Amino acid sequence: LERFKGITIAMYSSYNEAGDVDQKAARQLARYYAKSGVKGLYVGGSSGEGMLQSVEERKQMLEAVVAEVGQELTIIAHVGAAATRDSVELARHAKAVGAHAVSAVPAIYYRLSPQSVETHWQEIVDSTDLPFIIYHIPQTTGFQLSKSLLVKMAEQDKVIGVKISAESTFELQQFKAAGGKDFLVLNGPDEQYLAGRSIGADGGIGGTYGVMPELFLKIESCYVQGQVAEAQKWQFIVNELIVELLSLPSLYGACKAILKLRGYDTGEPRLPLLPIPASELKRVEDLNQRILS
Ligand code: HMN
Repeated sequence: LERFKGITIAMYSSYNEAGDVDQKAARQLARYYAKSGVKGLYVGGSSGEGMLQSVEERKQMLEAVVAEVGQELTIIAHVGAAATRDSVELARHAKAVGAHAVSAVPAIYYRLSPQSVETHWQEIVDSTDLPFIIYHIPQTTGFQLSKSLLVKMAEQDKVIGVKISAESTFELQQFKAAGGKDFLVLNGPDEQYLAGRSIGADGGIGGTYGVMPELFLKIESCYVQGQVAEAQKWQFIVNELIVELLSLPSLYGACKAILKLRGYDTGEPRLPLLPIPASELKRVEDLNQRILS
């Protein structure tokens, strides 16, 4: 389980000028992250726009990442989708290409009962022998994961943890306690990395890590060494940067624009996620400088 702890970047997808998946650019970005010192990459999640891609495109993104850094980093494939059969197909593909775990949100769009979500997740879990990480993000899926469903899922050896993007650190702590020994809890809101870690998270998976991996690694290493004041100082610095990122027209667009300034052109986010207009590029450049300084 060690390999899933610490800092895992929720990776952005790479597109070419035409807006199609660009495997070469994805490999370059994955290489950049491998050099940064993070533990792993989460592919095709919220930041990775998995929900905006076809099943085929999602496979292409994952294949590129695993081929480039699959031997060095822990690769978690997000396989959540609207239809269970798409998720199962993606999970089998993830296994076939060599990802280390799969993860999924509840099936999206329909208002689903807990039984329905359980069936959805179970089909994914049963489709391969890979470890499974539940992805709890009620603000986008509308599904409130109960402690009882969490416990039921966590009883299986293959279900190794939950990534919690809900903002309640109390819920995080409760899920950690309910999951029992050896059940991982991974922090979602990057603004609360240290808070999540302090209350029981084993690490985190986040999108903004992708533009400042070094800063999150600093928070993590300070925390592990018991230097809480120092960790807090870095978290506060990170949070001012996140405030700036969130004030731009789209968070993912802003992060992609920053990566482009560093020589990693991943294209624009897919609509309906907005690109950053030229009029905002100066702000993006200033922000990039602030992060690098
Ligand atoms: C992912 O699946 O891409 C992310 O790991 C999800 C993650 O929790 C992000 N949440 C959303 O994008 C909704 C955060 O990294 C978030 O971007 C960050 O905390 C800024 O608010």
